[in-house]
Order: sequence, then C-alpha cells, then structure tokens
Amino acid sequence: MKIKSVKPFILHVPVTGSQIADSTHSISHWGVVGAQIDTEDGLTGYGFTGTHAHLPSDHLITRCIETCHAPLLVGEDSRDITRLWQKLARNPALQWVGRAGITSLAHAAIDVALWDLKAKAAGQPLWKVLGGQIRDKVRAYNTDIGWLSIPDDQLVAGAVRAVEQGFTGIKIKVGSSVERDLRRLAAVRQAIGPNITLAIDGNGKWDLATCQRFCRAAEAHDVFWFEEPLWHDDVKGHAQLARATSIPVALGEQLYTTDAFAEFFAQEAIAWVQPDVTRMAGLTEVLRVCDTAHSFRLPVAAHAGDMSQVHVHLSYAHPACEVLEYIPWIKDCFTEPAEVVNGCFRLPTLPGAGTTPTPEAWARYRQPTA
Ligand code: 0YR
Ligand code: MG
Repeated sequence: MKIKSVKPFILHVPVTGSQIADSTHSISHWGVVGAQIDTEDGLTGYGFTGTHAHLPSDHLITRCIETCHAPLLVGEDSRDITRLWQKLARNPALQWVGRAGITSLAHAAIDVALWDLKAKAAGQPLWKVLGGQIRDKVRAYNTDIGWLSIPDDQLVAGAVRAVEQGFTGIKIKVGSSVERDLRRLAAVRQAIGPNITLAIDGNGKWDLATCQRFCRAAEAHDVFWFEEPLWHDDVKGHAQLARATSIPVALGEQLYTTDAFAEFFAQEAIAWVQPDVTRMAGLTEVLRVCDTAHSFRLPVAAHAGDMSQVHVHLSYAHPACEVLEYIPWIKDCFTEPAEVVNGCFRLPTLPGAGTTPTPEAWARYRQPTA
C-alpha cells in the first residue's frame, strides 16, 4: 500500500434553495476541498474538508495539501495511519505556521483519505474497520429546515414536513434577536408537539448576558441543546452558561484540536460534544475526542461539516455517538450518499468511508485547485 500521489480537488455545491443564513454566515455554496490519494497497487482514497466555497481561501488549503503535506506522504505505507498523522502534525515546516486552521483542514482531507483507503483495501465499509456496528440505528436530526433566512411560516411548515418525513429531531438557528428567536422556537415547538427533539444553534453570535436572557424564556420549550451559544473559544463563558441554565450546552464544530476540547471537558462547559472530521485533523483526531467524551460519559453528536458521509460510519461504530446532524447539500456527490430513512441514517454497505465522488459531481462542480 505504497502511496504514489496525493492530489487536491475542489467542488463547489449549491445549498438548498439558493442561499441560507445562520447568525454569522450567509452562503450559496458548500465547498468540498479534498485530497485524492493513489497507491502503487491501484487503489484510490478520498477525503475532504468543508468550506464556505470561497475559492481564494480554498486555494490556501489545496496549496497546503500539495506543497506541505503531500511530499511527506509519497512513498509511505498508507496503512500507517497513526504514524502518518503524527508525521504531518509534527511537521517542523508547519508547526509554527499553524497547529490549527488551514493546516488542520488540509490534514483532515488527507487523514480521511487514508481511512477510506484502509477500508477499501479491507473490502469493508469504514464502520466495520472501526470495530463494527455498535447500535441498530443512528438517529438523524434535520438542520436544513431551520435557517435564520427562512421566514417564520415556512420555518414551521418545514419543521412539520420534516416530522412527517420521519425525522424525530430538528434543529433551528437562533442568534438574530432574542424576541424573534423565542417566537420562532415557540411556534416550532407548538407545531411539532412534545415528542420531537428540538435543538437550537447560535453559531457563536451572542454574549453571555443575551444567552442567559434567552435561556430563561427558552427553558419552557424543552430545548434538546443550545449549540455554540457563545464565541467558539470562550471556555469560561460556556461553563458559566452551563451552570446558569437547565438547557444542555453543545459545541465542538469550530474546535481544531484535542487540547481545545480538553479545556471544555476540564471546566465542565459542555454537555454534548460535537467534533467534526473535516475541522479537526481528520478521523484519527476525532476518535480521540470521542474516546475522551465517552470516558466522561458525555454523548457525542458529530457535526455535519462533512455532511454526514464519514460521520455516519463513526456514529454506527462508536459508543459515545448518539445522534447525527442531517444537511443534504452534498450527499448526492458521493457514490454512497448519506441517506435518511424513517428518521435514521441508513447503514453504509460499500467498501470505504463514503467519500468517493461520483463522476457527475466531478464534472459538474469541480473548480480549479490553484
Ligand atoms: C453554515 N451546523 C452548523 C452552516 C452549520 C452552519 O456555516 O454550515 O450553520 O455547519 O452550524 O451545526
Ligand atoms: Mg452548528
């Protein structure tokens, strides 16, 4: 399993409708910025990170893959996943330049491509390689009905439609104004009844005082979790909020390292742990977070930054993973889409990590890598 080449790729895929917004971003496309790894014996692995499809910043990632990570990989044994992870993470050329951010996103694409190769070489879906199926079902919750850009009446209609389709969990965005978001939360809860889990996601917009004011009123609506209430690095603030409200605090999609998670664990600042294989340096690093979360008896809900392909495998195979986010933007770009049937993700069956792009997606969405 000698690595022959490591090549970057970029796909820009439209979101549902033509534009969506959360409290901090408004986007029209999702960026799939990836690495294709070919081995001497003819196997190809794919991994990718997720971006807001801004080509100049996507190019920083592809350039990092091509010029900094790839030379350390060619000629190596692709099965040595942990050793190669360490080699890239401790690359002296990058350690001072960035132990997080661009280098980590580029590393994510490569690490996942190596796991894809490992599973393909074994002729098994990734969940099998990760130790086997540990739960019957992975429950999906739908985020795509809940964007801040969706008007109130359509938000309620979308939530009801998702429940009719079989979803037992939904998530709506907050972080606009306390009054507007409380009104929307109450309307959605009223429409879906008490038996559907309803989470909210602030994407780090509000300050502590606003979050506390919001939570005091939101507690009446049985909120499953409040995700990224505060700025992403604010450990102390999240710990304070967690003590002040009965609503469980969730976060992790913007944390890059195990060290960052360790701080949140140490200060008891989170109740739900949301690592992302496209944000951290791949599945190898996310597995460490899942194991640590499990040791604290904290549940994991992997973030759908990879739009569920790899996270479906992880969630079927890891005992800490309870539910998984569903955002369907890019799923049809892959040979085995992350499909939800009766509110649960279908167990993947094809060999690999589910990250192989279809020829159609390649032809339709590909962007220049430099
Ligand atoms: C837009 N999920 C999220 C969208 C979503 C973001 O950046 O991707 O809202 O990833 O917070 O939980
Ligand atoms: Mg989120």
